[in-house]
Amino acid sequence: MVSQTTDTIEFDRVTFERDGFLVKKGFADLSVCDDIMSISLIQLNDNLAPIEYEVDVQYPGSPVSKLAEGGDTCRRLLHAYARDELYRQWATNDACRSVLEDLFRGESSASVAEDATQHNVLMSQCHHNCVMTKQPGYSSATLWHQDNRYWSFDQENLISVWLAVGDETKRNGCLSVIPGTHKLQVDPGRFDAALFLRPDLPENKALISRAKTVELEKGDVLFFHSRLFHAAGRNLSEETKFSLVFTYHEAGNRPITGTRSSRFPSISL
Ligand SMILES: O=C(O)CCC(=O)C(=O)O
Repeated sequence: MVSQTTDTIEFDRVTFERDGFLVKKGFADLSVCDDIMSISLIQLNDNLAPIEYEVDVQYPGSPVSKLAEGGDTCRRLLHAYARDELYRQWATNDACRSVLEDLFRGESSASVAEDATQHNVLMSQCHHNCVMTKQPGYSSATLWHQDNRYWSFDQENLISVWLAVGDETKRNGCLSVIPGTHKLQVDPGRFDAALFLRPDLPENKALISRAKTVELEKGDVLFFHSRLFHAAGRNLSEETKFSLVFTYHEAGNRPITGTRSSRFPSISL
């Protein structure tokens, strides 16, 4: 994994604070990606639970029912952290922790208590914590949303780490983001019932026109803020696209008791 210089750290922090996301090229060793790909293929082929199926989300392009053609298409292998030591090693690796510490520091956790341990980085087992398995044929498109929409923490200040296990392109359904939208306040009327941006509204069309496609090569890592608007297309290639995704928060930013965000304990890095 790539080591950081002081200049790189400052550049990354400024970029992330401005855009709400950061791409670190060639951040993971290709051999690590190969190993993650191998174990993910086995788990996908074995249909190893727990799984979120495309039919469960009913996004554009999803099969209409379990019995319809493609009804058994897996969208994510859930609870990646509990699945295999390889996933655990990636989720807790020192290089990721170091970048996350810098990015959280830049995100000014001023409202978090002064006690330094409150800035320790933890991995949430409740959100993402999955291998995305975007498959040809029956994968869906994900409309514009912020991940914070269903998450309940003291602050909307979490960072997800998206590892491209293989290349991610427009054709196989890579992510797009709208830079800077982690700082935007958006009126509730601009969302639909499922908290996606309503594409029919002129103000949303203007926002979406600023979107950037985030194509990644195998081993690249995308760090993105939980308030950043993002979306993704369907996989129009012939091969499954695998991405390993974990979400992190500072110790002082606690999940709210009794919500989905507090169902499982966070993991200290
Ligand atoms: O790959 C996709 O379809 C998008 C996934 C995503 O945005 C999410 O899980 O929050």
